[in-house]
Amino acid sequence: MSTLIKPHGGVLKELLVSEKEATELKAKARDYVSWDLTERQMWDVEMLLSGAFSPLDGFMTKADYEGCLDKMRLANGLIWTMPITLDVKEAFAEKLSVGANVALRDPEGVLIAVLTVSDVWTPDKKREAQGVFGSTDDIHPGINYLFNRANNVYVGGKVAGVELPSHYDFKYLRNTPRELRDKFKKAGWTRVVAFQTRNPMHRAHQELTFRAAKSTEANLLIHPVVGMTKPGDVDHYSRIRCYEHLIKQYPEQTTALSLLPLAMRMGGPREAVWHATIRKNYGCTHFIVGRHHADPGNDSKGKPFYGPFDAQELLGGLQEELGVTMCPFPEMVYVQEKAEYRPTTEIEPGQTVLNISGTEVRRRLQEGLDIPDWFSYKEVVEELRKTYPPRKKQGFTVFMTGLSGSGKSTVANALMVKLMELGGRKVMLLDGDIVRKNLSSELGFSREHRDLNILRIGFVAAEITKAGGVAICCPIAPYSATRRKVREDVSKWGGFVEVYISTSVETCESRDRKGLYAKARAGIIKEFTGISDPYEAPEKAEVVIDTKDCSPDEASQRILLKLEQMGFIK
Ligand code: PPS
Repeated sequence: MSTLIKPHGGVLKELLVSEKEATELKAKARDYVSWDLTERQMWDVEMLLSGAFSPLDGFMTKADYEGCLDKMRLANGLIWTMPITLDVKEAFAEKLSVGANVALRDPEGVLIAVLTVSDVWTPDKKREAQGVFGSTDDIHPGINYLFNRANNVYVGGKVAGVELPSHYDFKYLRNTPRELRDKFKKAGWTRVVAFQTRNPMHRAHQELTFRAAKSTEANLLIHPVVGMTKPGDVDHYSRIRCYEHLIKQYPEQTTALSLLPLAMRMGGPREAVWHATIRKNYGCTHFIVGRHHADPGNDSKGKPFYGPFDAQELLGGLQEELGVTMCPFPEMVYVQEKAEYRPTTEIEPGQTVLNISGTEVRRRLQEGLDIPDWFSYKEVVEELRKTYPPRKKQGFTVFMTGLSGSGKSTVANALMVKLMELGGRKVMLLDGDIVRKNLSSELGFSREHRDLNILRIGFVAAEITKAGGVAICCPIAPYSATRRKVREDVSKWGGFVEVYISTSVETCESRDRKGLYAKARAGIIKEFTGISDPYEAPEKAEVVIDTKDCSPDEASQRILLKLEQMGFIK
C-alpha cells in the first residue's frame, strides 16, 4: 500500500491536549498570568496547535531562533526559515520566570493554549530583519511588522493547546493537516502538488496549476492563505468565492481547495521554503513556486527586495533535504495568435503576448472598465466587482496631519461643507480636539497615548469608509508608523488620502491661537509637538498644503481636485 509523505521531522506535532486535560488546564489557568494574543499570534498559534508548523512544539526558544536566523535551521538541525516567536510587552515579560505558565487567550478571553516559559529575551530586531528579510527598510511589510508592531521581548516555550481558534466562515474548506492527510488517503492521493496564493486566481493561474499537476502526475491542492497577507490585498471572503468558481474548471476529482490559516511575512526566498515545509506537513509532495514568490515589492529606493527567481533558487537547493519537490514555473502569458496560455519560456518569435498585472486589474475595477474574457472567468470578475465597486461609489478617508495651529481644522471644515454641497455620501469630521473630548478623554500626550488616540481615530474612519461614507480626520498624528497603520486599515475598505498640512512651526507659533505655544515655551505644557516633542513629516502624502500662503478655500479646493483625479468624486 502506498503511503503519504511524512511530516517535517517525521511526526505531526499536534499540540492540542485531550478533552480531559483541556478541562484541567482551564481550571489551572485561572491562576496563570494571561497574555491576550495579537492578531498575528492568533494565526501562529492555530498553525502550531494543528501541527502545520511541525516539528515546532511551541514558540521558538532562543536557541531555535538563533539557529533559524543564522543557519535557517532549528537547534536540532532541521530546516526552518521563519522565526515563530511570541512577542510581549516589557512590563509583561518582567512578570515571567523560567518554568512559569502563561495562559494564551484570544481577544475575547477564551483560553487557547498554555505556554510553559523556557526563555525570555530581548531580540536585536535589526539583526533579525537583516537575517530573515535581508534588509532593515521598513517599507517591507515583514520588517514594518517587526519594527513597528511587534512587542520588544520574546518568550519561548512549549505550548499545550486547549482549543483551536474558532472560525465561522467557510468551515467546510478549513482542514487541519491531519484532516487533509485523511482526505488524501481516502481519495488515494499520494502525490499532491500544492499551490500557494494570496490573490484572486485568473485563467493564467488555472493554466499554470493545471500544467504543474499534469507534469508531476500529481493531484492538485489549491491552498490559499486566509490569515494575514500583504496590506492592500483582496480580502479572503471575496477571494474564496472566486476560487470556488475557478475550481469548477478543473477535471473532477483531481483538485481540492482548502484554506490555510497562515500569517504571511512576505519574506520571499525564506518564505518559499517555509511554505513548502508547511505543505509537507499537510501531506503534499510537490510545491509550486513561480516568479516573485511571497514578494514584498520594492524598497524605499525603488529597488526590488528580492530577484524574481530568488525563491526558486533557495528552495531548489534545499528541496532534497526537505523532501518536497519544487515545481518551478515561469510566468504564464496569453498568446493571442494561439488563443492560449503559455510559459514565457515557450514564446515563439513574432507572437503577440498579452498580460494584465494585478495593479491594472485593480485600476480597471476601480474605474469600472472592462476585464477581457481571455484574462479571467466572468464569474470571478463579477465577484471582484461586487467587492471593488468603482471608486465613485466607495467610501474614503481624508486624513490630515500637521502641527497644532497649522490650519488642519479650518481646512477640514471647509472641505466638509464642500463635500456636503456635492452630496452623495455622508461626511463625518473627526477633529483632534473633538475626538480627545469624546473618544480619548482619558489620554495624554505620551507616544503610547498619542498612538492609541490615532488608532482609535483610524478605527472609526475605517468603519465610516467601509459603510461608504467620508471620514475627515485632523489630528496632529506625529508618528509615521502609526499613520501607516491607519492607512493600511482604511485602505482595506476604500480610499485613503493623506493631507500633510506643512505649515512651519514658526508660523504656527506666531499664530498661537490657543496660547499653547507660549505655555509650551514656558514649560507649562510638556511634550508639546514641534517644541518639546517630535513630529515626523510624511514623505508620501497625496496632498501637501502650507496654509501660510493658501486660504482655506484654496486648500480645500486642492484636496477636492485630488479626490476627483483619484476618481472618488465626479
Ligand atoms: S495627537 O498627537 O495626534 O494625539 O494629538 P491630537 O489628538 O491631534 O491633539 C492635539 C490637540 O491637543 C492640544 N494639545 C497638544 N498638542 C500637542 N502636544 C501637546 N503636548 C498638547 N497638549 C494639548 C492642542 O490643542 C492640539 O490641537 P490642534 O487642533 O492640533 O491645535
